[in-house]
Parts: sequence; C-alpha cells; structure tokens
Amino acid sequence: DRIEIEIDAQPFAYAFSPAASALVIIDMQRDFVEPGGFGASLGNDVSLLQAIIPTCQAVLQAWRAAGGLVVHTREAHKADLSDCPPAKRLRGNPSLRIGDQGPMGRVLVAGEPGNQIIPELAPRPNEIVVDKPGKGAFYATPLHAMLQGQGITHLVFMGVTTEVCVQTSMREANDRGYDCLLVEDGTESYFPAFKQAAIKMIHAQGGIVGWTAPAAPLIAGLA
Ligand code: TIU
Repeated sequence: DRIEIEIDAQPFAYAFSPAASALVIIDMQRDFVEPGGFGASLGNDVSLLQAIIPTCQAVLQAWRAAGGLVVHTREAHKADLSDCPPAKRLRGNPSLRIGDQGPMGRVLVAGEPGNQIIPELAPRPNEIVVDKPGKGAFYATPLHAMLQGQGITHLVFMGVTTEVCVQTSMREANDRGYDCLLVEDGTESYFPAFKQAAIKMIHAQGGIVGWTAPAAPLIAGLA
C-alpha cells in the first residue's frame, strides 16, 4: 500500500497514498442542506448546497473503492448546550437559535433528525463520525489523535460550507502538519463568491493552506 497517486491540482500537483490519507466530509448534515434547519434559520437558500451531493457521492464511492479512511463530521452540540458558548448561540438574529425546537428537532443538537448526515452520504459502520462543537473539525474533538493513530498524513476535504467549516477545518489541519486538498466541486457556500475566494485563498502563495482540484482528476487517480 505504498502506491502514490499524483493528480493535477492548484497550485501544483498533489501526491498522496490512499493508505496514509483520509477523506474528510465536513457537515453534510440535514441542518445545512435541507429546509427548516440551522442554515435556513440564518436566512440562507439551502438549495445551492444540494447541487454538490452527486459529486460528493462520486468521490466517496471512489475513495471507498480505493480502501481509504473516511471521516464524516457534524456540527453538533450536547443536549444541555454545555459545549455551545453563549457568544455562538446569541449572536445575530436567527429565526431559530441553536438548541431551539425546529421542524427537524432541536437545532444543531446531537442525535436530532436535523443533525444526521444526509442519506446520500450516510456513514458506514467502519467510518469515523466526529461531532464538533466549533466550525473547525479539530477544536475540542479527538480527530487529530485518531488520524495520528492511523498514520494519516494527507487529508482530502469536501462538504459545507466552503468558507466557514471547511476552510476553518483545513486551516486547522494545515497547522497540524497535514497536506490538504480541497475538492472544488465537492464543496459549496451559501455565497458563491465566498466559495471562489476561499479556493483562491487556499492555493495562493504557493499553497499557503494546501491544494485544490476538481473531483474528476481525483476520481480518475483513485480508479
Ligand atoms: N453558516 C455557515 O455557512 N456554516 C456553518 O455555520 N457551519 C458550517 O459551515 N458547517
């Protein structure tokens, strides 16, 4: 399992071995992708995010076929909200606050219907699911220790939203020494201009945060 795959990416080619890499799918939960959840409560049009689901499915299928580790994250708080800072809960003027009862259960609370990964990308029993109280996947979670325990050095990111939880997680990962690739058409924002800007920020300055590439060369490389 030392095979190295090299794919065309920005700002230069990205090389990884599936055995030392994880696919990290950020927050593809109903709260952000379906009407009535947290994303919608903030005033966003969630249909934009639904468009990436087929691409995410295709990458996930190729990754699983190559035998790579898969990590799914969920932005999730404990039922007593002890891990939700008041600053996060009280900011702004959402129609529903974190912990409030909404159409898909309590907003952004672990175990509620809205907090589940969408069925199209449902985790398998052998895959890691990380509940994260912050925007970043490494803050207050066991993710880094789990990845280190499995010898993971490279992370391929997909999910939502590009400039919030995906970019925050990728920056956290970069600072922890991982070589990170963002799948450009496997991520989306409620603000298309922010997605484009985030992609440019990540690979500017010689890959200051990492690499970006479309799904097609990644899928071809894994085949
Ligand atoms: N609001 C928004 O764009 N995103 C979040 O609150 N969480 C994630 O990105 N997952």
